[in-house]
Amino acid sequence: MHYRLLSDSSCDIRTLDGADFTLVPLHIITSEQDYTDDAALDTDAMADALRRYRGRTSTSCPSPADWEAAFGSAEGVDGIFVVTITGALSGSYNAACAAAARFMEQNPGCPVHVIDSRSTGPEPVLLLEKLRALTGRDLPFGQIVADITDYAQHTALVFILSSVQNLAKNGRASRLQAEAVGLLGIRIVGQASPEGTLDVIGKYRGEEAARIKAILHMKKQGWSGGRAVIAHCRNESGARMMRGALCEICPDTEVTVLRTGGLCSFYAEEGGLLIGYERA
Ligand code: X90
Repeated sequence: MHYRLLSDSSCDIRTLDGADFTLVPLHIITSEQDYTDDAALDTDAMADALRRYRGRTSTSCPSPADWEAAFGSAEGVDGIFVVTITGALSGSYNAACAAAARFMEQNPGCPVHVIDSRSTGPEPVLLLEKLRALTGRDLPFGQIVADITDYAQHTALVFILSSVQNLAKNGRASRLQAEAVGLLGIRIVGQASPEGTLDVIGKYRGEEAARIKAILHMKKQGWSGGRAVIAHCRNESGARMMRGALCEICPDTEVTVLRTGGLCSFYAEEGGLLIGYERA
């Protein structure tokens, strides 16, 4: 069996070793620049340029044509799995579904399953890692669909942000949610809601208070170790402290730290931490 995996660039990985994996970029757009969020993007240079830039910024998701081009040829492929950013905040999922419908009409022997992660960043990474494991075991397509659907019920995303300016400016968080954050030292702790929207848990003074709240929230959600992925936007020390705390509470935990890609860097902003985790 040969399966192909795809994700849009909301997932914070750029390669997936040992899998036939294609990343489909979103774009971060200003009136001067169009940043393609692929492996070649210099996220530091982008963040620096955006800090100096005073105009409007926005993002755009892949079109159905972008997705279809990335599906590639069905030759020798037994099925395709696609993971997208939450469909509640982006058109990526709908575009991938439209592309999948067209592709399957033309390639009836190659089924495509599109997964709305209802999340972003490190939670899609967990789904992709699980898909890599499942597709590597030569299981039939339908079995993999059933298993990944079940697994997605047991993953979640919690995040800590110092600013939700870019989210609010682009209509992905309310003005109300944006208020107070951005004040010096205030952190917002939130989760991806079951519907895939931004759900604020609370606002806290300082990163340590926010970290403790985030971990308490994870425990309440059924976290008790397992696999977790932390993505940080220029906050390596915050990510390491989070990893240290998780490993201390649950020694049976395997945590990877990585940097946010372009899309999540833009929205999570400087200092942001996103934690994807498994739960009961
Ligand atoms: O289609 C597009 O242009 C992309 C829009 C993406 C909007 C949301 C990005 C969120 C990035 C920020 C914190 C986590 C929020 C999680 C909510 C599910 C990361």
